[in-house]
Amino acid sequence: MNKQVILCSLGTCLTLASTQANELKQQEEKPNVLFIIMDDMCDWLGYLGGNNQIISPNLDTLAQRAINFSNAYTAVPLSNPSRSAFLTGIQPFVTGVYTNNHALEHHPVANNCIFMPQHFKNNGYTTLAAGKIFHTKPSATVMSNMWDDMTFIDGGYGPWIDNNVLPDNLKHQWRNFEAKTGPETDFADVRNSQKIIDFLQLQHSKPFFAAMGFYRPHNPYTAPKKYFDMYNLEEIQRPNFPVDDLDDIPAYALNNFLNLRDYTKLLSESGNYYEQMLRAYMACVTFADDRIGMILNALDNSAYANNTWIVLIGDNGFHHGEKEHWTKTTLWREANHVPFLIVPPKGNTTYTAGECKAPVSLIDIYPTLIDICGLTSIENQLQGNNLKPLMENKTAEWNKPSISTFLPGNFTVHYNNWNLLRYANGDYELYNINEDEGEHTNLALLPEYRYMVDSLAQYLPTDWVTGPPEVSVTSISEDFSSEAWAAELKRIDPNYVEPAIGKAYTNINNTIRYFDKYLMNGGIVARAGTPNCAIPEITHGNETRAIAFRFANTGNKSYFELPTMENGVGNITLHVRNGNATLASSLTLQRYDLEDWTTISTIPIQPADNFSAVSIDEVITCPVNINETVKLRIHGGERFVQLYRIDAEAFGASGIKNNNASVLQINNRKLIVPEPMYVSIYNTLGMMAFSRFIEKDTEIPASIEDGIYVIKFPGGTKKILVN
Ligand SMILES: [Ca+2]
Ligand SMILES: [Ca+2]
Repeated sequence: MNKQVILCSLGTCLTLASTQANELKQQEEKPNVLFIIMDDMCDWLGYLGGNNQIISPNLDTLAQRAINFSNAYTAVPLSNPSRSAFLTGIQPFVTGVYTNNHALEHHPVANNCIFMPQHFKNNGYTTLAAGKIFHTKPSATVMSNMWDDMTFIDGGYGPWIDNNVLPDNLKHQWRNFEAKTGPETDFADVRNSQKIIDFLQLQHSKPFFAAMGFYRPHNPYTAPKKYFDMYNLEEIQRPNFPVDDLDDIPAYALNNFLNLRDYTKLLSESGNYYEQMLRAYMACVTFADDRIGMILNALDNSAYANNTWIVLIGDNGFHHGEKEHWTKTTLWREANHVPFLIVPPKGNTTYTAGECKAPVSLIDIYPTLIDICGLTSIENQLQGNNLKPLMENKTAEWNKPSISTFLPGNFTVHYNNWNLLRYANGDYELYNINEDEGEHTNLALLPEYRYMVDSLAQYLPTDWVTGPPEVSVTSISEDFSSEAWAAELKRIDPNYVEPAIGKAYTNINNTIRYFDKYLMNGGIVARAGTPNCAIPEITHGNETRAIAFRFANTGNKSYFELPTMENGVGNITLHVRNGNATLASSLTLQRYDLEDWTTISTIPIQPADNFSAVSIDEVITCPVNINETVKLRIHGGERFVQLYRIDAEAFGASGIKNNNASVLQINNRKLIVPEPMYVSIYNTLGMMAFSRFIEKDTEIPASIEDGIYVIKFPGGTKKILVN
């Protein structure tokens, strides 16, 4: 008996010792993570049920072994701020990263935090980036510290195509699409996913965090032809929604979030363009799904199958015509609902697969991975929730809101089965997604739901940063020949030397920001001072040379991007010279609007005069007259153009008080007033041209010629364009 006891004790001791050893081993052998991000992937996947026409067999199979967060939301319905949020674990209303032009490196709260891949690296992981992980990036130093291998980061949305499937106005809005027949390696998604597959074949001495960012299904909706062929155009169904869906939403939402309505209407009314676009998007989903299948297959057949977690997400949702909108950037579910799978390693018995319907956020990924991978904790940074309790019990009570934000002060609270939208002006929408997944009936208008609005409103953020801390200016005056520019170029590139006359310095590209405010792609060129100065007011350069920014003559890639101008823009004045002595040229003025650059005017540049055959220096003033915060760039054309000097004045500059109140509007030559008021119009020399009490909307008298004037009224003073 004694013997037996001793043996048992010894057995227990041995078991304990081996358990401790296992735990120690597990600590040393942290699990790997394969993090897959899809771009603009909404809930149109077979397993999520957003569209039953979609072909996504690989994701559907993956979902069966996953904890499927079927009610997950992005923090922001747009690439850059969404990625910023889940890679930092910080809400956009704290970092100020709200849109795609809020570059991470210029947002200290984001740039100075511990990014998710960095934290894995700090915990002994090998980190690999392939494809689109960030949209704008943190600074170069932060990036290089974060990744062991980023040779395959990015890769581009291409191949770009320029066909005539869509008419010009639609293709400029959404880009064209094509069933490609060329080599599949033309696609960054193919090259990048191969990088991940190759990485999984290697022997790794440390645990890894491998991130793969797909460009698809983001546009251009271009994919290998075989994926288009899987969908019959005649059978493509449009999404269902009531024709009067917009009747019960606030005017604020209509005016601020649905800027593509006219195009969307045109798309839906023109032939079968709508169906073609839907098919192209679906082909891109299936293309990405196929490549994901190859990665998963490689993982399953690798040495890492039993010790690798997979996290798969879409960065934002997408409207395909619902709410008369074809893009993301709204507070509705279409734009914010995303796929989100957490897949335990094969053979893991701690977690069971299944659907979890609790509303969760992509910013929950970071704290969750810290827990399941056993990483060190991070103090005072992460704002998401650790989802482990839901992974262990998918129906556990979860009284936590998931918040989506789009632009300052606009939020959706996702709480249980409710979505409460609150716009910056205080307007609400309320939807019960158990009964109304498409968010068609706005319950906030009904008195009996007032209690629900009030009760959900407690989860709204009470404080938020209103704008980016990035450089924002009211007016600009830059002479490229100034010493300040020479010093700036030297700061960016210590090897910069002022080019010899007639020579160019071309080490300029779009990753460099000058004076922390301009982005440029082109070159710097030197000319003999004040060349061919036919116009007396041209004074750029000094006596020996004039330095210019040079728009290149190839690829339409050159630009000079101005920082966000808070007070709008009145006039832009360019000192330019056509680099081509015989042919006319042009520049275009483009405006950044949500996600893309749109041309707002074309600036013709003269050829040489016939007599001397020497290029002419010109001073060109372009009236812009945008009376709101705006970001502009000058874009090059097909010939060299030298830009010696640029001046951009704020709207209503020259000491005139700006007033962005919408109280008084002008439409061509008509003053639109909401109520009777006293109005005076002055010309730019300050001479009064009109002064009158007006009862209602009034035509400006013919005695006032077209042009720029200053108008004073009880709400303030502003500059107006009469035309
Ligand atoms: Ca996106
Ligand atoms: Ca509605």
